[in-house]
Amino acid sequence: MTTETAQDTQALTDGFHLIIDSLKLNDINTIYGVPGIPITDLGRMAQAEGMRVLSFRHEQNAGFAAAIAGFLTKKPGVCLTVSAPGFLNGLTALAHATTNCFPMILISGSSEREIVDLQQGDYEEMDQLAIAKPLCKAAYRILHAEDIGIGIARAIRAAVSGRPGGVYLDIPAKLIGQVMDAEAGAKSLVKVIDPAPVQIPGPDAVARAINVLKGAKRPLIILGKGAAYAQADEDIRTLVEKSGIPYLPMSMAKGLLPDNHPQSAGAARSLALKESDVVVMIGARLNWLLSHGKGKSWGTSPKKFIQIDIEPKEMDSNVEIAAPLVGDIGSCVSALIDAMGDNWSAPSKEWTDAIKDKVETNVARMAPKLMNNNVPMDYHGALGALRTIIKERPDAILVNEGANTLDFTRSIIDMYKPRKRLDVGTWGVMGIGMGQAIAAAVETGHPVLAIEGDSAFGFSGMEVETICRYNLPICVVVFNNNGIYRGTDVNPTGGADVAPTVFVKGSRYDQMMAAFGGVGVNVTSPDELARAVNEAMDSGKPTLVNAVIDPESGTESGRIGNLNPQSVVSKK
Ligand code: ADP
Ligand code: TZD
Ligand code: MG
Repeated sequence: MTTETAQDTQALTDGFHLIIDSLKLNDINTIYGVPGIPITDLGRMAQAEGMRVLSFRHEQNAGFAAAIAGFLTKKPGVCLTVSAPGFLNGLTALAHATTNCFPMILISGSSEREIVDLQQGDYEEMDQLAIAKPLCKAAYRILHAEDIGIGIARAIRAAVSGRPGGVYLDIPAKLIGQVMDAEAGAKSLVKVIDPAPVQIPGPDAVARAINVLKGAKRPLIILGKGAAYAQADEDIRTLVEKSGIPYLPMSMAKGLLPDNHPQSAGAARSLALKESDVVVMIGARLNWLLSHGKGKSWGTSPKKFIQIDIEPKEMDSNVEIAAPLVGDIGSCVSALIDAMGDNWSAPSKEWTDAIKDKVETNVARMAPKLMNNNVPMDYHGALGALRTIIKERPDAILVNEGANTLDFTRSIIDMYKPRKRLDVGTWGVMGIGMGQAIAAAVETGHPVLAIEGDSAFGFSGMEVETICRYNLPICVVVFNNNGIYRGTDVNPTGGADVAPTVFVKGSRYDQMMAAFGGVGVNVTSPDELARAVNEAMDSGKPTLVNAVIDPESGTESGRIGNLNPQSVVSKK
C-alpha cells in the first residue's frame, strides 16, 4: 500500500490506494464496472487489494448490478466507469437507483477541470458533475487526495441514510494519481459511524395511526419494496399476524411473507383495493403502480391511509394521508406492534372471508391453465412449470423483466422468502436482467433464475459472457415469442420491413450462452422447460433456455395497455 523510492524514504500513498482503502474500511468489497482511462489501474489495484472487481460488457448493466446489490445488502453498491460515454452509460442505472430508493454510488473517472471548464476538448471531456446532479440524490467531486476519505464517507452516508438513493462521485484523473504521505493518508480515512441511523416515529404519530386503525372495518396492509429493503422481516410478520389484517405485497415485496400465507390478498388485489376502508402503506408509494391512491381501481368507498415512510415529503404526495408515520420501517412497525397492546381485535370475519373466498376462486380458476402442456407453450403453461421449481427451491432468486413475461410471472410465481424477487422496479425499465442476475449471484451465493422476455433480454444479453466468465449459478429463461408483446404484427403497407414489434422468427438465444461455454437448451414444452431448468439449478452451470412461446399468446403492453395513448385516426 505504500511505496518507497531510493531518493525519498518517506512512505507514500496515492489517490488509487486512498480510494480503495476508504471503500474497504467501510466494508465495501465489491466493484461493478467497465475498465478504461483513467480507472483501469484502479480496478487492477482494487483486485490486488482483495476486492471483488466484476468487469461487465456495458456500464448500464454494471450499474443495474450495483443498484440491486444496494437493495439486497443495505450497503451502497459501487459502479466504476470511465469518463463521458462510460459515465453516461452508467447514469441510467444511477437514476434508476434513485427512483427506486436503492443505495448506489457511481464513481466515474473524469477529465481535468482546467480543460473541461474552458471547454478545450480534453479526452472524453464532459462536465459530468453538472449532468449527474439532477439525476441522483447527491453528487460530489474530490479534487485533493487528502479529501478522498471524507468524500467517500459523504457518498456512503448520502446513499444509505434517510430515503436511500444514488450518489455520484466524480474523480478526475489527476486526483487518482496524486501522492501524499502514507501516514497522513491513513489518518484521513473515515469510517462512517451509523450510516443509516434509526428514525423513531413520534408517539403522537403512533397513537394517531392506532386510532385510525381501530376505526377500520375493512383494513388492508400494503407492503412495498421499501419494506423488503428495510430487513425488518420478523417485525413485519408480527404486525401482519398479530393484527389479522389482509396484506397485499407489491412486486418486489412478494415473499416478505410467503405468498401462500392465509392473510395474503395477492390473488384478490382488485377486491382488496376497492373494498378496503383503511390502508396501511409500509414502504410503498402511492404512485402509478397503485393508481395514485384514487380512481376506479380504488372503488367508491372512502379510504383513510396510514403511511410508514422514512421520507416525510412522501406523505400527501397523491392523496391525503390520515396518519403519517415518518421513520424507519423497523422502528415504526415495532412501535405499532407495542401500541396495539395485547387485546387487539382482528378485523371482521366478513371482511377476511370475503378476501379469502376471492383468493380461493381466483387460484382455482388459474390452476388448470397452469397445468396445460400446449406446444408451442403459452405463458401459463411455461410459468406453471417454473412455479413448481421456485416452490421447491425457495432460496433461489428470481429476476424478471418483459411485458407479458413480467406480468404473468409476477402473478403466477409465488415467492416464499424476502428479497427473492427482483424486477423492473418503479420505471418498468427493460435491461435490468443480466445485471441483477449477476449481482444477485455474487452478493448472495444463491442460484438465480432469470425469466426474461425476448425483447427484455436483448437489452443486456451480451452479459451472458460475463456470467460464463465468472461461472455464476444463473439460469436465464428467454420467453421467445418472436417480439415485443406478440410476434404477430404485420407491416400494414406490405413493405419488406417487418412491424416494429417483431423480431427474427425462430431465434435461438440458447446459442448465445453456448458461444461462451455455458449450457444452451432449446425447449418447446413445459415438461422440457422444467427438465432444463431443474438441471441448470442442480448443476449451477451458466445456462440459457430458449423457451418457444406461442407468438399469439401475449397482449399489447401486458397488463398496462391502458397507459398507451390512443390515436383519433383509426389504425390501418
Ligand atoms: P413499491 O414500488 O414496492 O410500491 P416504492 O419504491 O414505491 O415501493 O416505495 C418504497 C418506499 O420505501 C419509498 O417511499 C422509500 O422512501 C421507503 N423506504 C425505503 N427504505 C425505508 C426504510 N428503511 N424505512 C422507511 N421507509 C423506507
Ligand atoms: N425501453 C426501456 C429501457 N424500458 C421499457 N420499458 C421499454 C423500452 C418499453 N418496453 C416495455 O415497457 S416492455 C418491452 C419494451 C420494449 C418489451 C416487451 O417484450 P418482451 O416481453 O419480449 O420483453 P413479452 O413477453 O413479449 O411481452
Ligand atoms: Mg417477447
